[in-house]
Amino acid sequence: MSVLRLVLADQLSPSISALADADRNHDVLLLCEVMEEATYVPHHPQKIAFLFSAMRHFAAERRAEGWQVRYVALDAPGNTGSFDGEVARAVAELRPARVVCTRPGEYRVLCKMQGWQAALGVPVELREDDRFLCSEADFAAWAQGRKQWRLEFFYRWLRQRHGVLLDLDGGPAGGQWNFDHDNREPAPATLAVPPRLQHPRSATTAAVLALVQERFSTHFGALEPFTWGVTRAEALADWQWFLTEALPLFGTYQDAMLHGEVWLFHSRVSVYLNAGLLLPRELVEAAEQAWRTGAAPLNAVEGFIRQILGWREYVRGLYWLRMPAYAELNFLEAMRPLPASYWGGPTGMRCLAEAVRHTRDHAYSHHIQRLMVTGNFALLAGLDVKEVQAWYLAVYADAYEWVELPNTLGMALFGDGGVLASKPYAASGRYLDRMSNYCTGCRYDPAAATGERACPFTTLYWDFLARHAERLGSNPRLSYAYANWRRFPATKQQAIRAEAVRVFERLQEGTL
Ligand code: FAD
Ligand code: DLZ
Ligand code: SF4
Repeated sequence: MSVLRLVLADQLSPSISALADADRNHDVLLLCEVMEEATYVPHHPQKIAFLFSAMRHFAAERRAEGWQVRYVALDAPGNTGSFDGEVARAVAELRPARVVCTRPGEYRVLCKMQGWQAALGVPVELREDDRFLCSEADFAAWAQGRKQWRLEFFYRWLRQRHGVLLDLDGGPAGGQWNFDHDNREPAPATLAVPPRLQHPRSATTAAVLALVQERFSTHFGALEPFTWGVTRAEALADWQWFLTEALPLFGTYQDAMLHGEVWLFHSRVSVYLNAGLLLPRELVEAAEQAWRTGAAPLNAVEGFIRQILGWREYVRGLYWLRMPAYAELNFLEAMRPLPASYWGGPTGMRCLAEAVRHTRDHAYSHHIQRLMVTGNFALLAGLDVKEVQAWYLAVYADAYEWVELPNTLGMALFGDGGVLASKPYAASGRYLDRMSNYCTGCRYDPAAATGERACPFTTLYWDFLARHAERLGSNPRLSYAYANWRRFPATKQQAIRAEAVRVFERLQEGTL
């Protein structure tokens, strides 16, 4: 009897554990496009198109290798519209001896899978997702007994475990674990940013784009320009482009923002990594090799590796260790409704408009825009954590809950009260002015906290500190900020707090 092997849209790796030990002549691979997954949040049309096209190409490649593939397209007759329904239908029709799956990237989907054995009456095996460099169990062991979980220590531990960027004596290459201080340059407006690689559009992608246009046109986001690669070969081509064209300057401009520049020197590999077209191990090895051969400097390579070997693994470990309770946290009791400006509504805040525009047009914005523009504003304004989480999950092509939730709730919103980060990433307009050229030409003045041209980020930054003094005032990493606030005369403090009330009124009216 055959084995039914399920491959989800974010499991498009031929080496995935669900396919290990498979018998190509008898076993059946199941891939399904289902309405429930495309709509449980209103995913960006480019995200849906990317996943459907990548799934269809993956299925075609496996068929060409001799696999038997059951591919259920979105509008295929009989498509039940859900994972539950499609696995049940396949089991009823194929009568497999068992079902084999790799554990999914979302707790919500794991709960479904855990119910299948009882519901379907066949053994269902859930295997570890071993594409990651740190297993759930190893993360739990690392975290156990530590009072605080900090990225820096986790990252050093993982580098030593995997022998990444180490000297012959086992110390960090270049004598430092971290080159962050070299990676905070603003980008000059005249900076030449190389144009990205273009991918030829296959007939499969064209068909998927038409389908998505027809079925998901009400979702926020533009379908064109669709610039994503949809096969492993195309993802590798993008990666090779990054290694030669962008990695050397990745570190230097990692935190920079420039009006009109969507990608700067970022890799945009998260979309490919998270879907399984690229594997983290191979990227870390290739990036290290780039440094060892002199193709890229150490600050860039260390900075890049820290994102993949450090942050990516860290947020995943934290997610699985803390779910499902983690999703319910709201340390700062943030409950203000998400404003229309996050969905493209008008705003005079030039930085926010730019981040949302990139998001709408590309299903992408880079890390500093996500953290310090849309995330920072949501933090300072106390936007509802669930609404903000759902927004991030919907609008980015790389978003799956295991990576989106800790980044949104923990990193951007401090909603977990300090599990992920030691202090909120709160910043005023002055930070944005230093790291971008957005403020030139903005209706607001980043230096002003009160008055006609008060920058909402600056007003709300001080108001945020004042509002949460009880919860955050004793955080040693905020002592400098609170000392500054306390130095303000009472009249200035009152004026800022009154300005904040006006900012919130205008936010609600849609005139901010
Ligand atoms: P680069 O800047 O080129 O970085 C290289 C790689 O490092 C990325 O591809 C990614 O795989 C990894 N990486 C970098 N930072 C992080 C991080 N904080 N957590 C995990 N991996 C990281 N990343 C996602 O993959 N999916 C998400 O849904 C997601 N949501 C986010 C939400 C918020 C509020 C914030 C602040 C960050 C979020 N991130 C998310 C992390 C980060 O912003 C993206 O990984 C990055 O912008 C992707 O673009 P890139 O591939 O060009 O990254
Ligand atoms: C995000 C997404 C979308 C839009 N569509 C599908 C789909 O049709 N089929 C599928 O297998 N997965 C899809 N996904 C990803 C899932 O919602 C979910 O994030 C992952 O399966 C978790 O591992
Ligand atoms: Fe953003 Fe304020 Fe600068 Fe305008 S002045 S771009 S709102 S930080």
